[in-house]
Amino acid sequence: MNLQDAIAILKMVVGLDVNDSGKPLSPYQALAADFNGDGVVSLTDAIGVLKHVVGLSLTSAPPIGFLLTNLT
Ligand SMILES: [Ca+2]
Repeated sequence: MNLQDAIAILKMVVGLDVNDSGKPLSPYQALAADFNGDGVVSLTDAIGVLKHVVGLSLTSAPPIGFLLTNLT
């Protein structure tokens, strides 16, 4: 998973072509894009990938308040 994956998922969410060649989305791509495994490709999946890319927890991110108070 990298930033390109997150961008690809965002493209799926808004309905843009993910493959540069204009090829249709493969079943594998759709499966891989469902990052949290809830059966739907949504913004939540893109956010999950982005969190993974920047090194945040895959499963449970701390509340925003925790993040803000611990950024030094
Ligand atoms: Ca999902």
